[in-house]
This record gives sequence, C-alpha cells and structure tokens, in this order.
Amino acid sequence: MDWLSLFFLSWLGAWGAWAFQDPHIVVHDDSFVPDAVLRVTEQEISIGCTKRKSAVANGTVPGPALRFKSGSVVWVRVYNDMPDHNLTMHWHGLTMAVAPWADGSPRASQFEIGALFYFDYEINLIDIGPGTYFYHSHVDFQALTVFGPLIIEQKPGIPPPYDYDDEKIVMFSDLYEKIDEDIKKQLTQKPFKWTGETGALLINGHGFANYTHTNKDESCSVPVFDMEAGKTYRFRWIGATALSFASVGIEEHNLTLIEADGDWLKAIEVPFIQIASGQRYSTLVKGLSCDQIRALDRTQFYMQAETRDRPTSFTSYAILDYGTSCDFNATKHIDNLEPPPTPPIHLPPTVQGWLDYDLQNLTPEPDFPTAEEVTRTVYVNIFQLTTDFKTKDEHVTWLQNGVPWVEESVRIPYLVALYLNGSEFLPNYDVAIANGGVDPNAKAWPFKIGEVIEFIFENTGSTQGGADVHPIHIHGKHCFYIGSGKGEYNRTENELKLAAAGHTPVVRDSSMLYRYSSKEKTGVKHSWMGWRHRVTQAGVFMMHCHILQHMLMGMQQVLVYGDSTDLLKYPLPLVEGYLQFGGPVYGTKGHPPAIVHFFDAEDDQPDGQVVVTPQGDPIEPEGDPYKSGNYRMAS
Ligand SMILES: *[C@@H]1O[C@H](CO)[C@@H](O)[C@H](O)[C@H]1NC(C)=O
Ligand SMILES: *[C@@H]1O[C@H](CO)[C@@H](O)[C@H](O)[C@H]1NC(C)=O
Ligand SMILES: *[C@@H]1O[C@H](CO)[C@@H](O)[C@H](O)[C@H]1NC(C)=O
Ligand SMILES: *[C@@H]1O[C@H](CO)[C@@H](O)[C@H](O)[C@H]1NC(C)=O
Ligand SMILES: *[C@@H]1O[C@H](CO)[C@@H](O)[C@H](O)[C@H]1NC(C)=O
Ligand SMILES: *[C@@H]1O[C@H](CO)[C@@H](O)[C@H](O)[C@H]1NC(C)=O
Ligand SMILES: *[C@@H]1O[C@H](CO)[C@@H](O)[C@H](O)[C@H]1NC(C)=O
Ligand SMILES: [Cu+2]
Repeated sequence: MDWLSLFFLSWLGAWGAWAFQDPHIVVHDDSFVPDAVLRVTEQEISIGCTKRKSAVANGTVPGPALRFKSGSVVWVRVYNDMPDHNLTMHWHGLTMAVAPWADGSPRASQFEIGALFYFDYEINLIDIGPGTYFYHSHVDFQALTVFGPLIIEQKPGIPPPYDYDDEKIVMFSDLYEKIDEDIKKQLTQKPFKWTGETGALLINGHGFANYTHTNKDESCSVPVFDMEAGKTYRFRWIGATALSFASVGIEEHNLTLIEADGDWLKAIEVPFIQIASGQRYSTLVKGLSCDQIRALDRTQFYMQAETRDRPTSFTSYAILDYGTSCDFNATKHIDNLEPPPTPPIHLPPTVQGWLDYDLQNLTPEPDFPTAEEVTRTVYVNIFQLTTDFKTKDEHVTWLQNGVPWVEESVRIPYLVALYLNGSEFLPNYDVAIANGGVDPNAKAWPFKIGEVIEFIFENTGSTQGGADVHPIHIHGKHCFYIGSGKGEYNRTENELKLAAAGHTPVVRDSSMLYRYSSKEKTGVKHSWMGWRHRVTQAGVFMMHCHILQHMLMGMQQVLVYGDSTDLLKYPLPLVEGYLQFGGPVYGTKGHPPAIVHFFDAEDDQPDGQVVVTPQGDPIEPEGDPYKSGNYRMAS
C-alpha cells in the first residue's frame, strides 16, 4: 500500500463518510471508472448519402444514447480525440445538475477541452426527474454532428405516470456539405456569406440529402421503427437541428403529448407536433390493432417531417413498420430505400404560438412568480445588424440590446476570471441596469440572487427589413413560459390570457420566438416571447438562440447570477485546477486528471484516489461586489 492510500485510509477513519460532504479532489487514475465514455473524433463519415469531414461522438451521428437513472450522481468522460480542435460537451437542459465547471459552455463558465485532452463531467441527478435531454458540443459549429440522446430514466421501483410498452427515440438534425471551419469563416468574416438552407432534415442520422448523392450506404435510407400491433409506444422527439424548425406527423396515428423539455405534461392529443432546435417532447403513440391494420390493408405508415419558416421547405420521412405482428401480409408495401414520390400527409403551415397557453405540467411547479412578484423585466431586443451591405466588407451580426456575444468575445471564461482576480471580472450591475440589463463592457448580464425576472424577447425588424424565428434556450434553471405573440408584449393583455388558461404555465428550457411574416420594417417590434423565473442559484449560465448559425453571428448571452460572494464559494486551492486551459483537471496521456468531486456525498463512494480536501478559506471579494470595474475583453 503506498503512502497515498495510507493517508487516504487514516483520513477516512478520522472523518468518516461525512467528510465526503465537502467537495474534494480525486485523481482519476486507472481505478476510476466513469459511468459513460464518449470519444469525439474528426473523420470522414457518410450521413444522408453525403460524405463529409465531421466531428462525431463515438464515430456516429447521432452519437450513442446515454441513459442514467434519476436520483444518481454520474460521471461522463469525454475525450477530445481531435488533433486540431477544442471541444466541450453540453448537457442540454440539465445545467443546474452539473458541477460548476461542467456545463460545457466555453468561455462562459469553463475552458474548452483542448486537443487530445479529456474531461470528466460530473452530473448530479439526485433532484432531476426522468425526462428527455440531449448532449452536444458547444464549440464552433460542431453541434451539427456532435450530439446524442441523453435519457434520464425513472428512479428504480417508481413507475412512470403514463403506461407504455416500449419507447423510440426520434432525433432531428441538419446537414451541410461544407465543413465546420468554412461555415464559421463565412458567417463571421467579411464579406458575410450565409450557409444556405439545410441539405437534409435527418432523422436519427438517416435521410436523403439535397446534394448530388456521393455515397450509398445504410444512412441513405428512410429509417424504420418496428412496431407491434396493439402496443403503446413512447416516442421521444429531440430537436438537435442546426437551423430547422419542423412540423411532424404520422399517417393514421395521433400523438399524445406527455412531456416537454424533461417535465411531464397533462396529456393532450394532437395530430402533429412542431419542434424547434433545442426542444424535446415525448408523445404516446398507440399502435394500431390487427383489425385496424387489416382494414387499412397496410402494415407500414409514414412519419413525415417538414421544415418551416425558411425560404424552402425540406421534407423527410421515417416508416413505422408493424411487420408480421398480425400474421397478415398487406398487399401494399413501401420500400425504405427511397422517399415516397409525393408527401403522404398534409402538415399545416407554422402554427404561431402552438399550444402556448394549453400545455401544463402534470405536477405544476409550485413557485410560479406572479406579475406582481416580478422584480425586474428584462427586455431582450433581438436585432440583426448588417453593415456594408453587398460590399466586400459586408458583415452581419445578431445583437441583444446592442451587444453580440461569441466565444471569442472573451479570452478567459467569466467564472475562471472571477477566481483569478476576484470581482474585477463581474459585470457592473448599475451599468447593466442603465443599459437594458447588459453591461456592454463585460458583455454579460448580471442578476442578484432573489431577483424575480421576467424575460421578454423582442423580435425586431432587421437592417434589411426581415424577420426570423429564434428558438431560445436557457442553461441554468428552466423557466415558466408565459406565452408569445405578435407585435409588442402587453402584460395586461397577457395576464388575462394566463388567467383564462386557468393553470400554472408550463416550464421549458427552449421556447420559440415566432414570426408572423418574413418581412418587417427595420427596428419595429415584430413579435415577443416571455419567460419568468426566480434567481436562486449563483453561477454563470448562457442563454442563446439554438440556431447554430445565429450563435456564431452573436446571438448568445452570458448571465451572471449572484455577486462575488455568491459566486466564489469554493476555496482557491480546491478549484485551482480549473483556472487554466489544459490545467490539472484536464486529463491527457500519462496525466490522469485531478478533479473536484462536488456531489459524491449524496451518492455512493467514488473510485479513484482521494488526494486531499483543501482547507483554504473562501476568497474574500474586495469592496462592493457590484461596483467593481469592468471585465477585460480579449485584445
Ligand atoms: C464510446 O466508445 C468507447 C470506446 O471507443 C466505449 O468505451 C464507450 O462505451 C462508448 N460509449 C457509449 C455510450 O456507447
Ligand atoms: C482552444 O481554447 C483555448 C482556450 O480558450 C484557446 O486559447 C485556443 O485558441 C483554442 N484553440 C482552437 C484551435 O480554437
Ligand atoms: C386523431 O384525432 C382526431 C381528433 O381528435 C380524430 O378525429 C381522429 O379520428 C384521430 N385519428 C386516429 C387515427 O386516432
Ligand atoms: C435543393 O437544392 C436546390 C439546388 O441547390 C435548391 O434549388 C432547392 O431549393 C433545394 N431544396 C430545398 C428543399 O432546400
Ligand atoms: C406472409 O408472407 C410470408 C412470406 O411470403 C409467408 O411465409 C406467410 O405465410 C404469409 N402470411 C400470411 C398470413 O399470409
Ligand atoms: C488583477 O487586477 C489588477 C487590477 O486591475 C491587475 O493589476 C492585475 O494584473 C490583475 N491580476 C490578474 C492575475 O489578472
Ligand atoms: C394593453 O392591453 C390593454 C388591454 O387590452 C389595453 O387597454 C392597453 O391599452 C394596452 N396597452 C398598450 C400599451 O397597448
Ligand atoms: Cu436565432
């Protein structure tokens, strides 16, 4: 037994299991076994009949599904096996559950995982209920291809509130022929060049791209979902698209919505759903009976998905196949090697405000803030600015109250910078209040713990007189969705709608800012979407449009919750490993990471070698934490 283990044992003896309640550093040597591993590589892969050099998780699009049980603490090891690119993994919808530097939002809370490093993400599911989530890279345009389902399952022994026999995952994504680097360059350099429309609306990585087909392989097909007559299925729908907003329906089958963004819903039967990038739904799909199948003389049915609110609409398909489950051979048979010649179902155009005031959680969240309780309304004015239109210097950016944010906006992640130099790096609260909520120097949006916030996103006519749609996603706490509408937000009017609905608004992490036409006068408020929530937990979180192109063009916000006392709650010696790109918390060949276990106390004992629980004092912020200088920008 080496000295470290001896030290560890005596330390354990002295402190007992209680010692684990404090965060402590553990070296993740060979004795540490993560709950799941993802390896991200860059390779030439075939998607939707098209060969493309892509970043991929475990070699496939989508990456493998991760399944964890509600009530546990899990570790996911993510290897960046790409020699030339940074990486992070974001646990979409689960931010409040991840350790302080494990959300995967680059330069907001943490550094990227450098090339050929790996990072162990700690996810605390103790208080997270079962639901549908996904993981994706948050660097550059990588989320086009680096993503996969993340399913939180029921706690052992607790049945779900709805009965179903089996489940299917339907994950939507987009496709471009151009590689990520070119897309980023064209969107951010002068002159601006738009990516163009998606080349496909892929379902679980399958489909037929709108490109000259360069490759015929298994992905070049209509995906098939095997069904059994009379069984009820839970379909988990995941919007992992870069750009596409889709309407989806299934021939001869209705859908019963039972979950949105990880929370159970009161069941609502619908003929189709609309799903935007970042959103998730579950629906029950009741399998047809053998009598129905015989009467229809079919055992196969199309699922059809169509993109919306773009200049062109892309249609894609999947097949629900009952096979021989009825001992009946239909005379009609469809082939999955090509799409149907004509779309079999009619899906309506975008329904703006789809189910806005109808969705309700099965168990309403108890702390919905009423209009009277709101302490601050933050109007987020969203505006697309074009400069030097049609010249060699043309540049297009998305501004939130005049401020764009991209990864390159800052050199050091805010939460790292705060530890390095205390409150110098906090956005200035007074400056922000005077500027619609954002400190333009820090490029961040400060909030005090205890504030009750109403976010109103305002979609305004662009420089060129256009209006777009934006699926807004918030890391951190999910928000109460108070609705959306045309023109300007009118609280009086909306309160009447909420009252008429007669129930607590649904909780979401991704909601759609709709448009009502593609044209709008420059600067005119075209439409709005609203969220409310209480600021309870300190941290640095992101809020952004989930359209990857828009993100690269500046449509991201950094939210700083809490003052420096709230934020700097761990002693410096404990967290020093996070404060440097490629620092000790990042593993690489021959160097196992030495990383903080924040949540083990609530779960079983970890593997790995406990090194020491640093006993340093928390960092004392100097002076008034809100009156302290500006965040230094990247030079
Ligand atoms: C990903 O691939 C690695 C090996 O390359 C494997 O160990 C791991 O289990 C895979 N992850 C999942 C979730 O299947
Ligand atoms: C990776 O991230 C680090 C730290 O933010 C940054 O300095 C570096 O330029 C990035 N590398 C690439 C290839 O983007
Ligand atoms: C779907 O629901 C509609 C409206 O409730 C109903 O008219 C229709 O018969 C249902 N279709 C199926 C296949 O259940
Ligand atoms: C497919 O590509 C062609 C040629 O680039 C384009 O004209 C058409 O609009 C595209 N279709 C869709 C649905 O985007
Ligand atoms: C259906 O077709 C298969 C293969 O041709 C055949 O073996 C089977 O007997 C048929 N079943 C019925 C119920 O006709
Ligand atoms: C911290 O801030 C002070 C005052 O602005 C500056 O002089 C110093 O260099 C900073 N230190 C670090 C480590 O950034
Ligand atoms: C808001 O709506 C109320 C009720 O419809 C109306 O009386 C009021 O004039 C509206 N306010 C604005 C600023 O339009
Ligand atoms: Cu957007």
